[in-house]
Amino acid sequence: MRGLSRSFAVCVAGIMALAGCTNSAPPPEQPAPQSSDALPGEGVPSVVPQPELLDRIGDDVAVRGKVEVVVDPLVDQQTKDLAQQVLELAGADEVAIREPGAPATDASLRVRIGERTSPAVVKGLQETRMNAPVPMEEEAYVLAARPDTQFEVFIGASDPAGAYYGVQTLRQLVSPGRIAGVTVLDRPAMPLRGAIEGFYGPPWTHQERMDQLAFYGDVKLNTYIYAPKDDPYHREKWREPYPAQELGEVRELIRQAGAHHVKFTFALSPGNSICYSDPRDFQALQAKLQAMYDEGIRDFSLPLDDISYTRWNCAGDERAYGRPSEGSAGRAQADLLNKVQREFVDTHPGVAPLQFVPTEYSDVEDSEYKTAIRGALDPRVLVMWTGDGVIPRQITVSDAKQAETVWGRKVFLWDNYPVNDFNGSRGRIMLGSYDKRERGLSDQLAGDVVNPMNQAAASKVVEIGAADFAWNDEDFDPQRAWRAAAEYLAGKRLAGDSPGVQADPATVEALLAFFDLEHMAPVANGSAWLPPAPELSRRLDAFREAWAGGDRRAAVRDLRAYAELVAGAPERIRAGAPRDFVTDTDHWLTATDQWGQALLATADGLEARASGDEAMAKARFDEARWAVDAAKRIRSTTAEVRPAGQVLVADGVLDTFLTEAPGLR
Ligand code: LTM
Repeated sequence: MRGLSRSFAVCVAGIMALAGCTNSAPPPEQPAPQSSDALPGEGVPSVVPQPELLDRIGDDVAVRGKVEVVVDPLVDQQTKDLAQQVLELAGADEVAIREPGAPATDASLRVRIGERTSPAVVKGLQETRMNAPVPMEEEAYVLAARPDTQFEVFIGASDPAGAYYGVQTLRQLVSPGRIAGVTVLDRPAMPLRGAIEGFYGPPWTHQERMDQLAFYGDVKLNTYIYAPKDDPYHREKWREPYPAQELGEVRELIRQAGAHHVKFTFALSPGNSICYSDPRDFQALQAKLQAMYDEGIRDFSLPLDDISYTRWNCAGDERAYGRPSEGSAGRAQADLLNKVQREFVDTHPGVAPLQFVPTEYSDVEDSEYKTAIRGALDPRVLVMWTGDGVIPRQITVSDAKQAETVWGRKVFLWDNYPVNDFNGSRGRIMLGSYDKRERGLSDQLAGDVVNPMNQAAASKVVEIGAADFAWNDEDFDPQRAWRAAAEYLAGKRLAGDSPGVQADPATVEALLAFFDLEHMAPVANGSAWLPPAPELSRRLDAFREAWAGGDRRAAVRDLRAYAELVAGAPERIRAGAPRDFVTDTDHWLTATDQWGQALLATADGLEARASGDEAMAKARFDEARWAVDAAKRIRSTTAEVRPAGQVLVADGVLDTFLTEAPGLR
């Protein structure tokens, strides 16, 4: 459990002891009235992101017939709609939503969602022995569900986002006909959590962005940064206004972001052509930001990554800042950023502090450039940083501390994972776990956004890991988050084509086997920071050992069981995972089909060899080789992966084994 604020800690201690936690004396223990609705409680359901505190307090609550939801004005329309959708998915025939003053209706289950400090919520939580009337931090919430109170389910929050997140947690506590009898006390570890569409290559489509924004709400991500390198109006044509159609789409995206409590952050990247000292360029920049402000955007970023900072774009800059150098570039950039912060952000109500990607974004060494920026930049401006490396092997607390020192503020992580737009990622789709990010980073970072793949739906695997980490890094477990991603895609989700409350177990196992085959993540030169196919590797090592040990039939039996899972995974995934995920991964699924057939044929060949049938063994090994040849012919296209190449599946593990197996005696 991470360090708790004082008031929060008082309350948590109370819950842990199942006693009161107000400033006053704890209420006397009361015998809980027995309800005929009580359902047996088993364990605690998994909730992603992992709440700070999640405890079972009693039996499950039954969901059937009519459900009444009483809401304070704090609860916005999208949260009411979400509550209705969740309760209907859980089995309610009818969901009636009313305000506290309105007459009560006849319902078999009552849900109360409101201000954490409102008397009804405090009283309700008293009955569940979670009664601290403490105000909560932004986005935090408490939730209690038990079958024997006047209202069976309570959600308390201090802001609309907290109420929304409480209902997102409720979604994961329901199963058909019931809600788990638990208490939850929860808040985010990092204030900014999400994704930056910041990759090279084909930008996401409008539909993909709409889906991503809904998905972010599901996993409590609150930030989307619009920065696609290949949108000309973001970078090369930064001075030109967006055409009407694009602006219309932005409008729709802003609405969608708002409906899911996501900050739509507009980024403009003028660094390739801006003249820092020319007032006309500042006006052009301001006009572009103003157009987005007028549409409703309140979060802005100026990325100045991947530009040359040792030449000026105009003679005026040399007169204003001196000969081109890293230090003079730092001074010019700081002037621009300060002017945007003070003349645009500060004069426009509701706008959050400016965000900025420096030209030196991927190291922790001090430099003339960083010294110039550190000395001059308005302390409110957020500085992004990719770790110690563009694609770092790990992200550590000590590197983030060093970044704080050289930038003079806590940095905002631009995490280049699962992005696959660089040469070292040729032929890869990144479906690995969100690993090698050190616990404790929440104390050191202003936020964490991942740079995803051009394949939006497939990026959700890593995005879910990042969501879990950014919400609660202290309790983060990469493997648990990885499974949660499989469960989400296998049906435990609201956003997407088939909302549901439960994951299909066979699809979960198929997805995990497939993720394992696409686990490898490379740094820029192509070498691995996440190893290829760790589970398959473990199983093949176990096979080698058992075969060498002499128990060949048992060795082949275990190998075949996993080979069947791998070979069957593409079909299972095509039937059970969302359509967009299947489209994104289509080539990799097709290749997995072939590699899976090769592994099965090899298992047959080894079995034939174990029983002394060499002719059969040879035939099967030949079959495996043909399947491998077919798999190697499958290539991605540039529309999917930049750069395109042979689609890679467990390379270095599966290919090695299939080459070695015919020689095993
Ligand atoms: O990482 C940053 C700040 N900039 C670019 C990204 O646009 C790109 O997607 C990644 C990965 O290739 N590398 C960058 O340098």
